[in-house]
Amino acid sequence: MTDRVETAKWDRLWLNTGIATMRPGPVPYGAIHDGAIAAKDGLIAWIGPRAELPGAPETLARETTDLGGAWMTPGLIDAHTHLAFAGDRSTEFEQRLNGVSYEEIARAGGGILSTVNATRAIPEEELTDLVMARLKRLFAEGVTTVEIKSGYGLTLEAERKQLRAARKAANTLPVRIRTTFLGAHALPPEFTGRQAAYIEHVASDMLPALAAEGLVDAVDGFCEGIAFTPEEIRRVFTATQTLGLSVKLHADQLSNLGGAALAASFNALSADHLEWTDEAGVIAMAQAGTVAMLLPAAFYFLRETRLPPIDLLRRHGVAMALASDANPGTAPTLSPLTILNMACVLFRLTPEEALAGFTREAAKALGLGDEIGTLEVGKQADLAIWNIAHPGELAYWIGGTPACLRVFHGGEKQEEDSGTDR
Ligand code: DI6
Ligand code: FE
Repeated sequence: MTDRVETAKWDRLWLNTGIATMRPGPVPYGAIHDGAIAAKDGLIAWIGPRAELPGAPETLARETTDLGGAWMTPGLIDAHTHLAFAGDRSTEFEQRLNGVSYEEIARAGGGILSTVNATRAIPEEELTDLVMARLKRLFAEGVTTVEIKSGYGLTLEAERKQLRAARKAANTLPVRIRTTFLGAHALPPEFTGRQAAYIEHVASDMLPALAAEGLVDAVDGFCEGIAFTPEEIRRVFTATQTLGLSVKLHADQLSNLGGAALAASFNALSADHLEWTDEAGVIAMAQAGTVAMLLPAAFYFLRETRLPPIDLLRRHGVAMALASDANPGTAPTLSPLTILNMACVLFRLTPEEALAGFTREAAKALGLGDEIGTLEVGKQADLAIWNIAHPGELAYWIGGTPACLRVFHGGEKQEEDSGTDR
């Protein structure tokens, strides 16, 4: 037995599982029925039908698990979140239900700025704890990679605190993280009436400093009537380019300012929201290879009525990713499964498109398409195992159900206290 353990070619082998590989092609979900998958050194070393395994399973890996027919998918990738915030905005939710609009609340100094005040006030350790708790909730629904944005600090110190809290929380948990600097999210009160000066501060002080500290994987902005103009975003993106970092953009969420085309002109990883994007914007994205990041929770929570141009995105071959947009103002959710359902019901994605959006296309939106997002040899062994009879079930139930049985990150099981082992 010991000999066999030492000479086994793989670290782990999972058997008796339906595998939604999410590889593109004619087979729905890239599915392998009665499959097997092996990991070595954190990477997928073998995948295919169990019948084609190159030997008796017990001889092949140090540890073999029979999954009893459960389904496996790539670990989910939440590629647009604002998890590093303090406080909540349930009072404003009530205001909105009493007839005040999101924009009116924002213009009256509430909205994003109320979260800025709460986030500035909290020590880094407490913010880290909040991020950790939220990450564990995402794990419970199969997530293995998360992007976290700043944007609720709006000073160098407070933005740094957010990015550090995000990194620290993720580095102590079994999750892959990307951090995004979102200094151009809202105008901080200290700069009232001096919007151009704030943008200059973001572009020439905050961004270079945070990038030099290694805290920035990408740079985002909010291009909107209640936030920043295309010219102001262009200033931030130009500074980003000189640092060799990628950009992404909150674009065309509440109005069409040409945000999608602006993002594409900087070869953005993704343009996000897109409810008001027109065909010219879609074409620009297609040409640049910019991913469309669809965020149905914000659409739902703001009771928007104008759908993103899904058919145009399909027709022009733009990859459609999905994410939670988890934030206290417009998407108070930590449930990827609810997002899958919303994407199908509200945006009319197919369940397969929705799952691809939270795996394969989300990986592209983070520039990680070669490493994660599909199950194939050489990619990271980031796996979620589900108590379902068909992958379409993931988008069918309205959140929370079905149970995610187990999650593996780089071939290693997430900790017992991650909430996934139920
Ligand atoms: N768009 C959004 O949906 C969030 N940020 C953004 O730029 C909202 C953030 C908030 O309201 O706190
Ligand atoms: Fe957002």
